[in-house]
Amino acid sequence: MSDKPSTPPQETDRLFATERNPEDFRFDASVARVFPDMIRRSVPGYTTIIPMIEVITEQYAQSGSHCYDLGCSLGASTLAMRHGIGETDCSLTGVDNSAAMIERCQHYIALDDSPLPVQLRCEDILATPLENASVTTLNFTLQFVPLAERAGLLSRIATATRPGGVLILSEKIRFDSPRDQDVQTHLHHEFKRANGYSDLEISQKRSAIEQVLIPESLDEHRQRLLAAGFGQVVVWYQCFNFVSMLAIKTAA
Ligand code: GEK
Repeated sequence: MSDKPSTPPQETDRLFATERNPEDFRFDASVARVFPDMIRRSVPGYTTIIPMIEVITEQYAQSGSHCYDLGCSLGASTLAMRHGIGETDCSLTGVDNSAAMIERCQHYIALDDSPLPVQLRCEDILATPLENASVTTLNFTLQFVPLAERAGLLSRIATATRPGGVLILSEKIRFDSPRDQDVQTHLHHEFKRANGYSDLEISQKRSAIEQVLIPESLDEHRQRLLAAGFGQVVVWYQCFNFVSMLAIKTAA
């Protein structure tokens, strides 16, 4: 028998394919099992954003600093950061409060060929100590953090970030104009339909997730990032109602 770790079995996401009792969405073992398929078919742009996280990390990782992936799930964004850091003398930490995610993430990290060590922590990102950071990623995680906690978390990240360092923040967003909101929601649902989700799956997932995923507008994000201490906010990607921003800590 080989000592090489094997890929955890990956399944197609059929969690909402049959009629089920409404309950809030949770990142449990059943979600972790189908997660790569679920996020690829549900989040427009995800498969572009992941490799771009590597490109961005390559530009902003600073020697002797820490990099953090907050809400790392199975480590797709963590691995992109790991490859972006390359040979630089940086440390990399992935954090998720779902034990099922962290357990599987460990397998993916072990399978990857980069020599850079990755520390994985199973905890609430609100409790993660942050210091001397150059690149921090919140790739579709802040939207699950209670609204009242978001400003405090972003201030802690900004304070921990060195001048010239960045936060990569990807989020589902909402639009102030109801007409724009309708168009973007419709296009997002069509994206899901094109990826094989049925009307029942789309509507059941929507009901389950809307209590736990609270989107905010681009302007709310921008103003809060600036108030937190970032000097510049750049939207580097948008597809329908999914956006990724780069918040840059400029020199004081
Ligand atoms: C990727 N970044 O593949 N503390 C820790 N983890 C949390 C918290 C919290 N307070 N809230 C949510 N999570 C990944 C995708 S998924 C996005 C991120 C999605 C975790 C949660 O357990 C889940 O694994 C992750 O954040 C969000 O690039 O499913 O749309």
